[in-house]
Amino acid sequence: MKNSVFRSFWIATLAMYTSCSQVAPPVPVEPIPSARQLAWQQLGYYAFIHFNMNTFTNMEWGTGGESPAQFNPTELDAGQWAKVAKDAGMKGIIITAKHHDGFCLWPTKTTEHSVKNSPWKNGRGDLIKDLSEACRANGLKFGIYLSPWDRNNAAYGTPEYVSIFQEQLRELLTNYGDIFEVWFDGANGGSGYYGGANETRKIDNKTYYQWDTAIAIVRELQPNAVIFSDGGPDVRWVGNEEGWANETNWSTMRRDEIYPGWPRYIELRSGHENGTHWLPAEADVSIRPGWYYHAAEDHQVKSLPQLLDIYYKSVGRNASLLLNIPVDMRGLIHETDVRQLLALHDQLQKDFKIDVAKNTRASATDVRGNSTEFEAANVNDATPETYWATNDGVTEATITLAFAAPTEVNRILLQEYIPLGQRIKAFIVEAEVAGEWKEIDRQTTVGYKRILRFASVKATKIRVRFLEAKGPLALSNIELFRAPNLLIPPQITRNREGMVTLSVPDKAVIVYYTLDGSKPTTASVKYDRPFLIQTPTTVTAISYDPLDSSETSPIRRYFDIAKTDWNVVSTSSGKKSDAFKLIDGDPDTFWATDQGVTEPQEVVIDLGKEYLLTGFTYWPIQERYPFGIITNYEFSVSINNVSWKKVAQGEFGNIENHRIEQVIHFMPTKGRYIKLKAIKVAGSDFTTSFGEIGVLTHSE
Ligand code: FUL
Repeated sequence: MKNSVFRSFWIATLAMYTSCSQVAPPVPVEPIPSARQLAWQQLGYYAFIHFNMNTFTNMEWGTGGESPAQFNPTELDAGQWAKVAKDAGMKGIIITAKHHDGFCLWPTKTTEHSVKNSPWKNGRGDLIKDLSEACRANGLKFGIYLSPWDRNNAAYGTPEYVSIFQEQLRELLTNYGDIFEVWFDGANGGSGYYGGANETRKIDNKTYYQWDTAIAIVRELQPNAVIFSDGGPDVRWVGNEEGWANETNWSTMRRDEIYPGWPRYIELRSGHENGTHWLPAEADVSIRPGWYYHAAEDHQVKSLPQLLDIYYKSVGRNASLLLNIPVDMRGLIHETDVRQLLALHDQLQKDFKIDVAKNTRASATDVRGNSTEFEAANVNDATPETYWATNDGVTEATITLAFAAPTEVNRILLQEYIPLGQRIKAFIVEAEVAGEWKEIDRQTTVGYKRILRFASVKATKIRVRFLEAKGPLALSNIELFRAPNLLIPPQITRNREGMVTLSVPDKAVIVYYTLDGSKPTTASVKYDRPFLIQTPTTVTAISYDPLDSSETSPIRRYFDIAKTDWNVVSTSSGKKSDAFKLIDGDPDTFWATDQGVTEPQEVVIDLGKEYLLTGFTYWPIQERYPFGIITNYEFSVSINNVSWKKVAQGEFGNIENHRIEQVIHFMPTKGRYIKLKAIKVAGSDFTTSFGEIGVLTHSE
């Protein structure tokens, strides 16, 4: 076997010839990445920050008619943002320098609609400067989002605005040091304030913004910056705002087919195998439902399992992850978001702590059983610049990693040597367990990085069989890990019939529970299937990791009577056949009355039999764009659905901002029917929505 090939990541594609002691590198499979794309590719995970006028108007898309006076953060600290991003393991920050409403976070010369006319720092602030400096001080890259659509600018729709847009781009790319990414949004045209015109202005997505000129400006002023848009030219949108790529994900696309607002955007999720340009995907998603901060979403910050899933389905599927953090009205990243970002980082550190592939002996054979000229050991030498390749014309091969002793693994990380292009089309991962080979996974593309999660196996060998590729294989890296079991408290839910489910994301974790309020131990009941709870009961549960005998603190949930025999008997308006959604045990589903109703709305529920009632509960709607939340209520009880007794009335304090379950107690009252009436709702009429209604009963 000849010596291994060592190629600098940067010059690999240029250096086609090598010294006589080395093997000639495989011919690139076009298209291949540019130097700026290669540098960007290695960042992997970085932050988006949506913070601008919308933060103060509680909007997602401002109209453009806002006043700079409304932009007034009280404790703004760009240093906190940068520190959080760094502590979270992120490599950079991209900020909404200007969103669709046109407000500029820097004192631009192009418009009066900017921080210079705001109360923040008495108009002397420059947030782009502050953040660029904070990023530099923390070793983070800095990027800008500049919305082409500008709902404030009077000239929008004319060539004059395009010059203004270009000038804004010049300012941002000239005055704030190195920019690693310029983010152009696809949203365009439509209604706006436009300097007071308040009208709809249509533009041609493909031609109006003169993209060639905008790109030339970026190239001239920041030659190392990548440009993001639906179709690049350097980085593409992943085709959803949920933070995932398809399992099959090519970094190549037929780029000339794409333009802003491309209707076939679904194809962005998997790229084009026969793509003409290198155009890797970036997956953007917010840690909350909205891109901007809304106090009403404080309880909807994504959980650790959700964030982990996003990471594995973006970074683990050959995309980069752009995770959005909505900075709040103070000008700080909210405490809950900080906690979750650090929790994700902590878990990722644990998942990828020890690469056990380093301790294996690597060997490779091609489809004919011959060993390959390139050293297989280049894949587990922890050096991304070295790679293993098959000989010319060979696209099928197997690489085997042999442990000295049986070793547990549940993650494999694969990387193609992308300076030479993306090649792999199909592969199988197998493990040798107790002398027998078993299939672990069967997948398609690899690209810059592919991570597979699987149930832990105690293997003597792991092998990857590459079945199909666009050219000879070129693999720079294989890593193997035994990620710890994901130990988080179980989620406790109950359906309408009273079946209780205790769910944990990791099957290797065991759940123990009690029904008498006591703290569960490993001697308590072990959860193995849903169980029935029809009468008032507190479920207390822990998650337990058999691997190291660690456990979570107990989590409790109280359930009153089950809703099996409940029925919605009447509603003041709305589609009654759907009304079961307000008693289905799931606050994430909702039911609403007719839109535009002008009278207070109510629902009447038959509980099936008489109870001694002591309270009721109301979950407001959990939708991203909530409506019809009850702020003032009246609650009545009846034995016969004829004569009613009002048992409670009042206000659900701060419910719009804090959309959690409301629990109201009242004097014990006998009844079989309950009525919840909305005396006041959030909104301009009486349209009323219900996430879930429940009762509290007196338990003997
Ligand atoms: C979208 C925009 O319209 C949203 O407001 C947000 O900025 C998101 C990242 O991109 O297209």
